[in-house]
Amino acid sequence: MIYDRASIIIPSLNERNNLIRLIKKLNHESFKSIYVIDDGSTDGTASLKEQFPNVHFLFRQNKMGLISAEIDGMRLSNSDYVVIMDADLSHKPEDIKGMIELAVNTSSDLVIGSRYTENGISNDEFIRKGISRVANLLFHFSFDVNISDCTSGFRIYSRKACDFLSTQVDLENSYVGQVDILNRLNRNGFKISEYPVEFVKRTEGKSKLKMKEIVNFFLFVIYNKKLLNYITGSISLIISLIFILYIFIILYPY
Ligand SMILES: Nc1nc2c(ncn2[C@@H]2O[C@H](COP(=O)(O)OP(=O)(O)O)[C@@H](O)[C@H]2O)c(=O)[nH]1
Ligand SMILES: [Mg+2]
Repeated sequence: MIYDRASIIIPSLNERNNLIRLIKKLNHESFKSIYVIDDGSTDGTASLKEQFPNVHFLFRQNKMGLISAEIDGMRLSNSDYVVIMDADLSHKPEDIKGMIELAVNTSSDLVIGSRYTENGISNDEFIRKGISRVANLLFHFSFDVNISDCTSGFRIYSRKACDFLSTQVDLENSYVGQVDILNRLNRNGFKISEYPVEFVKRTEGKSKLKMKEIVNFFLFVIYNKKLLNYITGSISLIISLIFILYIFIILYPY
């Protein structure tokens, strides 16, 4: 059974009710290895440990960050593949089978559950869709990674990729870490593929994506050399054109 080769890692922060529904669905799909990495939730998430004895819970005291939760999950599990998914039911368990099959059949080290590849769907709020689209556009200006959905948190990593990421000490730790990881894997020759998924808008609880994270994302891509070069190149071009025009006007005033 292909599911036996994968562990599910769910980072969680105040997602108790969502987790109950998600774990029931995952149990129904017969996943055996499920890890919840929780960062000091105050909504009673800890009591789920008794309700779901088959699930491994790691309770960290404070908010230590999304990416660090994912990496802790990778370290705790020892399966061939690791599935990372949100707790809020935005990522459909039914898509996991196809994603694992793609990883196995194409020997991919990362399969991204993609909203923007052909047949992918995003049912997110209008404003969040816009932010996500702009973020992807900027990412493509800045990095040479041919992936349509670089910010998706629905991913499958091979054990090789997990081992590599576990040794990366200076990874970005919040949402921007998703693109940092993508870029590092790409630079180091890991194979990356995309699988079309349907992203479902969360119906319960709140998104933890804050304005600060969005600003961090833009700073991360803007500080990347390629985009910076592009911006400074464009500014120099505009200044040169103005200068040429100015000289032209001086030489030929009429
Ligand atoms: N452990 C942990 N989980 C987090 C943290 N920040 C967000 N999450 C979880 O990561 C997943 C994605 O966060 P979410 O708020 O849904 O992000 P969005 O889908 O971009 O709005 C959810 O399951 C969150 O509960 C964090 O700092 N630590
Ligand atoms: Mg979400």
